[in-house]
Amino acid sequence: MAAVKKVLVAVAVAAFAAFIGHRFLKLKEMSLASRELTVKSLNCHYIKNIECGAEDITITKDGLAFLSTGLKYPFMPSFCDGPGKMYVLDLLHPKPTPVALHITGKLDLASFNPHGISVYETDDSVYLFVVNHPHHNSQVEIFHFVEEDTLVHLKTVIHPLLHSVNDIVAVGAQSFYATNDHSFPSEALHALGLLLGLAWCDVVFYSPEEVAVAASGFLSSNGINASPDKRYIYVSDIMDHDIDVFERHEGQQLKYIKSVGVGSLCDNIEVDHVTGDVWLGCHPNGMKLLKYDPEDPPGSEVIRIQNIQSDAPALSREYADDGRVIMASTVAAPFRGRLLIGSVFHRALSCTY
Ligand SMILES: [Ca+2]
Ligand SMILES: [Ca+2]
Repeated sequence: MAAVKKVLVAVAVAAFAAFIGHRFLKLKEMSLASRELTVKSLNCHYIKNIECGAEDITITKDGLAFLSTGLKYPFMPSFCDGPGKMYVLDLLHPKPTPVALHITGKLDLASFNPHGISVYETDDSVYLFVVNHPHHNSQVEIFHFVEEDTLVHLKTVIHPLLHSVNDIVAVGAQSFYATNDHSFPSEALHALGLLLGLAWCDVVFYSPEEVAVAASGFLSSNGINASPDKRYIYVSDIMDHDIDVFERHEGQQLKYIKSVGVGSLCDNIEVDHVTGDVWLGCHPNGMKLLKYDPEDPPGSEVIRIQNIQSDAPALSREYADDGRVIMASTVAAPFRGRLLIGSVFHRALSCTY
């Protein structure tokens, strides 16, 4: 009997080890660890004064680009001490120069750690929504942008469902959808979830009246944005190499429509106001990003999706760099033939396409 037990235990241990080994291989595959990319250049220059990353960039209909800079994020390098800052860059100015925004109100600036951003425009106002991680927590700050360089802090949103927020898309002056990039706030539990392949991340809808999970089943939901008419919501499931398309329904639930494979680890999503084209800042090789070796730096990749609603969306690779020009791109924001590319911790580019 004892011998049978021993055999059963040995079989169980071997099966478990095989399973974990298989999952590690799968994780390596998910992170595109062996991918090398061919450089594809554009006419670009570095944006002045942006030296601490610009994890997210978004542009208003009138060409005002907002940049969130200086992110400190677990397991990611940071070349700058001190808190993060927000910048604005007027693309209609003959010589656009980024201006650091003054923040007024009750926000604690010493722990300001801005991540994903989104603007909401009305006829006479621009509201800026910023994911903030003070002391590695998650909260959303809502600001009113006041010409030309001031953000008036209106509100901090904290909610248990908003536990690991990566990005947001504002759909009203006080309402938004937000992605959680972790299934649990704990790094260890989230890593275990990823290892086991559990798609437990979600998208949360927030308004002062209602907070609810609007969509779930993501391995890690990262960038989020909306079609120009705000009817469709796009979510990057970064570890699944997909952009998921959802339609907004009553109660602000999101109905899954389809997924578009992108073959890269795409981070934030920007949408051209005029054409509706979807622009993605992506990580071509997640393992290089995680390891961060300056001798073999993480690269950058920009992918555009045209006609995403159609049966045959057109994918094009607009920019690719091996990390010698820009490392770890997270966002590509288009405006009338100009493209701003931001990164987790490196610099930011202004290009023409
Ligand atoms: Ca964003
Ligand atoms: Ca992001």
